[in-house]
Amino acid sequence: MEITTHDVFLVIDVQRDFCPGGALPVPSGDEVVPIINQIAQRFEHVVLTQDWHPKHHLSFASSHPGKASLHVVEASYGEQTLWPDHCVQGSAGAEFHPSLDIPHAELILRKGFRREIDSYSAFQENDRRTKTGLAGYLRERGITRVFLAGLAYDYCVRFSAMDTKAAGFEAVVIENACRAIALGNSIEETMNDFRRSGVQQIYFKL
Ligand code: VGL
Ligand code: ZN
Repeated sequence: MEITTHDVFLVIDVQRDFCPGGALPVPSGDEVVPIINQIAQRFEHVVLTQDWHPKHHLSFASSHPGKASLHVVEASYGEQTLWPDHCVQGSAGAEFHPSLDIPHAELILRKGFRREIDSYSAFQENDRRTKTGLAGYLRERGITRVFLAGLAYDYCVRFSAMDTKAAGFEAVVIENACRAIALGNSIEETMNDFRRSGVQQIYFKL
């Protein structure tokens, strides 16, 4: 696969809290770090996202007395899954994995910073209305194709890939550089979404 100056590598939420030992660990989440480091070297343009919640964020089960993690509540914008407190702004858990090594990354996009709205996608928040500005940034920079990898495959990678396509860019998910939370049928549903909407799925040979 030929990578050009019109491609960007969008690295989703490779943070301590999503790795083993963190607050919301994705099984084997840390395995993506060396793979992503290598892939990033092949790209001129790299953007990192960072889940970045205020204390008492609406997506935290602790903000809903009597409700446990993984329960679904009705937010103003519809269903919202509850999670353990994670990626709190300025906390150690919100830091990138210490072995993530992509010094040439051009932008760190923080998301989920509004207390009342969660944001799985790097492009728009879970209300499906509030934009992050990423589509405009990429378009102004002449980007036409977005390669995605990171954590978690079935949440933030999934929503970011779907919105990449919806925003008019080509979307390519690097399957071997993602790990999933795997709740119910979430992995199968993710793959079905990708197939239906023309999100490409590849294995990146290192
Ligand atoms: C994520 C759940 C809550 C993710 C972020 O990065 O996939 N999942 N916040
Ligand atoms: Zn989050």
